[in-house]
This record gives sequence, C-alpha cells and structure tokens, in this order.
Amino acid sequence: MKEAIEQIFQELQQLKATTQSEAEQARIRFLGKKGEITALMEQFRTIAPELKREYGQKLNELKKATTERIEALKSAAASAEEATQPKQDLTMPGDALPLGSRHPVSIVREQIVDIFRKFGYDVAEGPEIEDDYHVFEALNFPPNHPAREMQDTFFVSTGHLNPLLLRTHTSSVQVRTMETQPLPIRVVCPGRVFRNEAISARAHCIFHQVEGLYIDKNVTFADLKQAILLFAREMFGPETEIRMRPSYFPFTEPSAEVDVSCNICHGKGCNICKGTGWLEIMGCGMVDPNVLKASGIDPEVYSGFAFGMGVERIAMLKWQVNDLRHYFENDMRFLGEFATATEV
Ligand code: 2U9
Repeated sequence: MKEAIEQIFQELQQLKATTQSEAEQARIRFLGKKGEITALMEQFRTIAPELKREYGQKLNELKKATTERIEALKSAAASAEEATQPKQDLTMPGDALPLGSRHPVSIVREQIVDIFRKFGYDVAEGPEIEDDYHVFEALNFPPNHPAREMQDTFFVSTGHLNPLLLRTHTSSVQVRTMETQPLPIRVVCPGRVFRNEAISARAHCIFHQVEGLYIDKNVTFADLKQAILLFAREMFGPETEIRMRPSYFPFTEPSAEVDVSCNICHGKGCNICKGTGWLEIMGCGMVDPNVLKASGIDPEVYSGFAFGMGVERIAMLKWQVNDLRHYFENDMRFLGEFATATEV
C-alpha cells in the first residue's frame, strides 16, 4: 500500500490536462467510485491496526493533494478554453444604442435663425446675467417702469445704480451690438431669458427668444412689414398672410403685434386660432429714436426696425402643443416625438 500511495504522489507531479474534460477524467481515475485512491481507502479498512495511524495520515494527504491538483488543472483548463473560445456569437446583430434627438426648442430656434441668416442677418449672442443699463436704461424704459420691479425681474445684485439681473429679453444683445459694431447693422439674437412669473401652460420663468434688429439709412415700416412677411412665409408656408395690430413697447415707436393666418384652418376659424383665423407670433416696431441716441447713433441720419418672438410659442404653434411646460420637463416620451422632426 505504501508503494501504491507513493506511486500516485509521483503521478500527480506529472499529471497534465489541457481541457476541463481531461481534468475530470483524472478525477474519476483517482477519486471516482472505482478510482485508485477510493480503492486504497477500501483497502485501508483491512490493514493491521498498528499501521492505521501512519497510512491514514498518508492517505488523507494524498486525497487532499489530488483534489487540489485536479482543481488547479480544471481552472487552468477553463481559463485556457475561455481565452480561445469567443464568448459571444459575433455574427449576432448588435443592440441598437438609444439615440438622442434635438430638443424641439433648439430645432425651432435654429430654423428661425437660419431664415434670417438667409436674408443676410448676422447672429449675435450675449450674457444671460446683464446689468440694468443694457436691459432697461438703454432701451428707453423709464426709471419706474413696472418691468424693473422685483416681481418681474430676477435681480442678482441690488442697492446700486446699475444692478446685475437675469436678462428679461435678448434686446440687451442688440444694444451691445449697436455699441460695438459699425453701421449698418443687421442682426438676430437668439437666447434664453428670465422673468419672475408663475409657471403655467402659457408662461414660464425661463424661455427662449429670437430678436432682430436692422439699422441703416432710410429703413422704413414698409421694410419691416416685408421682412416679417417673408419670414412668416418661410416659417409657416408660402400661403401665409400676416396682419399687424398697433401695440406699445418702450423701445419701439410705432409698435405692432404680428399675427399670421392660421395654417390649420386657413382662416376659417378653428380651436387652435380660437375661431379668429389668426395666430399671434411676435412683436415689432421702428426703433425708438431715444434707443438709437443712447447707443450713440444719430436718429436724424439712421432709422431701424426691431422684432422679437418667443421660441416656445412658435414651437407650440408649429406642433400644436397646448402646454408650454412640456418644453421644460424633458419627458423622454415627449422629446422622442421630435426625433426626426427637422421640417414643418
Ligand atoms: C433694440 C431695439 C428694439 C425688440 C422687440 C418685441 C417687439 C416683442 C416680445 C415677443 C414675445 C417678447 O418673447 S416675447 O415675450 N417682443 O414684442 N421685441 S420689438 O425690440 C428692440 C430690441 C433691441 C436695441
């Protein structure tokens, strides 16, 4: 028996297995029901009691060494097999990655800006945190105008002459353009604006505007009307008509609100246009002489027109979305609707 144990110890040294199944064969050979070590265990029961202690110890060592050796061979073979066999079926089609899409407000803002680019306008952007001068003072807002009140404007700093605030319109960018750029000026200014308003289906404290400004010699209200008509037809279709209603803004005189003919009912009256056949899309007017003067432009020589529109409002009309809040919630079900929406 002693020799048999020694012999197996020797064999263990030489034992090799290149696959897991070869390692399993070796386990069966030594430790299986009819295995060599199992047979020695059987034999052990019949040996003389004085040898039991010594042989028992040897046999236990042998069994332990064999088990460990076979386990080591098995795991080495498993890693080798894993390394040579592809884990996945590489011929399977891949999983499609979830694709993002442009936000509807970005789509419409870009569409508006592109139309004016085509008309020869430059694009300018400016700071969202502005000062009172560029948002109100230079735009002919009187010192006590209600838009300057805390209820309407988010102030960043107060208590001095020119407080910092979140811009309530992008007109401040046009003011900066007038201060720095040579005449004539033809510019559109897209951007985010902030108003201290309660959030509802029709209003939000953050929204986006595109404003425009054209200053040159002999710019007239007729030029303004033509520019807006061409824009409306590019944006809402070639059949679109516009109408202007008198309005008031501190920075323009005269001022107007612009409506486009309803592209849903074509003027017949529907629930989108509330039966009127018209949809309000923007405000506009001739730049007030005080605004030109404030930025060092002589109103006796130059004149200009300006306009402004809310991007969310245009997007609501375009896609018949009835609640402004959808544009701010980033619900993937809503945003997914615009995955391929690049055209009207
Ligand atoms: C300068 C001079 C004049 C920009 C203008 C409007 C009319 C207007 C509103 C539309 C909906 C703002 O988003 S809204 O709430 N805007 O009605 N904006 S004229 O006039 C300017 C701008 C800059 C130097």
